[in-house]
Amino acid sequence: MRPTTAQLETFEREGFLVVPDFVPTDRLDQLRARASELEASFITDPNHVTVFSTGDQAHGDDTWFLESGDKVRGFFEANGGRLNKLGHAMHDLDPVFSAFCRELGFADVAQGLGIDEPKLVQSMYIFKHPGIGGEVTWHTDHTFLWTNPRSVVGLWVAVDDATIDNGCMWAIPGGHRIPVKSQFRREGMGTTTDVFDPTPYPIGDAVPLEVAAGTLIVLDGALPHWSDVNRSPAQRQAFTLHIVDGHAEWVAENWLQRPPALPFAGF
Ligand SMILES: O=C(O)CCC(=O)C(=O)O
Repeated sequence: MRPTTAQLETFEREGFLVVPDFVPTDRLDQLRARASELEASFITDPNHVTVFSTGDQAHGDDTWFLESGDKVRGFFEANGGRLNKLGHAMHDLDPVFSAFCRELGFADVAQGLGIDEPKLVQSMYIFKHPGIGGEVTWHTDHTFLWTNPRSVVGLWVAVDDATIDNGCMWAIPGGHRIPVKSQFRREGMGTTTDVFDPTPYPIGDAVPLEVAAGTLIVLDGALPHWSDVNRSPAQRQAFTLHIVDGHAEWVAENWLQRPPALPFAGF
């Protein structure tokens, strides 16, 4: 799908674009089933235990996280034996995820946005299990996936219907015009966050992005977004793929690094 002129205008004005019916149901089912298999493999392997929390960045100094840029790894919820998410290289290492990323028109979206040489840098499958799915704190993707100049775009797909009750994403329309307030980066064996502007985002202006399963939400890398815990009995699974422009510099301090044997690839 090449975005229309009207869609591109919306994206430039709001910092996000909602595209209903982007992914057919059978492909969502296939991805959900594969994610479920992968989750089961992590649950049954006691060595694979890392708690993922964006709240306190507890994962930041954890090698399980820091070494996951070229792997498929599971990250547990703090409060239960289920996964918070899978990350961060399913798009290159898992055949089902790779096909999902490369066969469904994301490349056309990237081209329409003017990303000259798209590189797929990060994939995540977010489970948001009923009753235990954790919060994703306010952030911009550029904070975590830094290029010079800024180029990251998030391609987020609702695998289930996303509602306020089950922890849909929220975003601040036009918030991508606020200069990015922080950079998360490697330092020594761990990570640190440089805060350029400690003032909070105007979250009172945020809107819920309630969408049906199969909807694509395109996110500007500077757009502040957030999702709540899932207190409801309904699951809210989502897949997200982050792309950058290969012409931009991928900074050496980014937490996510690839070895020469597995460089970032295109669509
Ligand atoms: O799915 C969510 O709850 C948040 C996802 C997110 O923050 C992202 O894809 O950058």
